[in-house]
Amino acid sequence: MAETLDQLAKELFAGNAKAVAELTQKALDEGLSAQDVLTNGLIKGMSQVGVKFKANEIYVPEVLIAARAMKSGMSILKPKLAEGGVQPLGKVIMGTVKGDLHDIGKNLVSMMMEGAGFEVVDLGIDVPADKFVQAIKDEKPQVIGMSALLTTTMVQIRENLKVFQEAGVRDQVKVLIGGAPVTQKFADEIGADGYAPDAASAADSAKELMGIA
Ligand code: B1M
Repeated sequence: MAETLDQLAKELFAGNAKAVAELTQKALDEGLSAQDVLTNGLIKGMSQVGVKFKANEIYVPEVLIAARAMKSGMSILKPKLAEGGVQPLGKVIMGTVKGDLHDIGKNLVSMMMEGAGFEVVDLGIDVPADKFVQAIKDEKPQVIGMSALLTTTMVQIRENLKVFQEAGVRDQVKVLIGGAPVTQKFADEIGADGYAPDAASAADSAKELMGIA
């Protein structure tokens, strides 16, 4: 049984979506719990992807292919997780800020978050501040992730924090930010709770912000 999970993690790392779906089903047929298959198969494989990506040993295309494989396993696992009442690590709202149409990095971050066991609500691109506010009220996430790729839209993150404060929701969430022009210095300046330079670190930071690292 442990062999099936090891193989599952390996095939996920290799991005073999078909094998991941088959092995996920096999592990369940062998009597393993959905939580076990998730933690010791899919998430284990995706963490390896994160480690290698951070170390620049693999690149964006490999991560996207692994994420697709993760999705194929998750499609089989999700109904079982719901039946078993398995709770995600927490909820993260993700979005690219107003005026910014870049979403490749933001999508990678979402995928790594899902790979780490978070439920992700993706608001998409060009997201106005009030849409983030509404999502905080409706979805009650623990973390809100904002991405900006332009120096001109990066400042929108600062504006969003002001709007969150005015709307009385700033203290309800931890704010994690990132994107090519964004830095730790900028995050400190505007009072964001966290900054991550890449998708794998973003998932780690979300855990840290929730005190579960
Ligand atoms: Co745009 N673009 N673009 N573009 N584009 C850049 C960003 C640019 C650096 C290119 C350049 O001039 N060298 C430049 C910005 C300059 C600046 O402001 N400093 C630029 C420009 C100027 C523009 C336009 C203004 C061009 C024009 O129309 N004149 C325009 C703006 C449109 C708009 O947004 N309003 C524009 C448009 C576009 C396309 C639509 C054509 C396309 C986007 C397609 C899409 O996303 N669906 C595009 C692309 C593809 C790029 C480049 C080439 C690649 C961006 C990318 O996807 N990188 C980019 C140049 C470059 O970066 N080499 C460029 C790969 C991705 C995996 O990395 O997004 O950095 P990245 O995400 C990383 C980290 O940043 C981090 O993790 C990710 C994965 O490790 N991260 C987070 C990201 N979000 C995070 C959130 C977190 C934590 C980490 O927490 C929540």
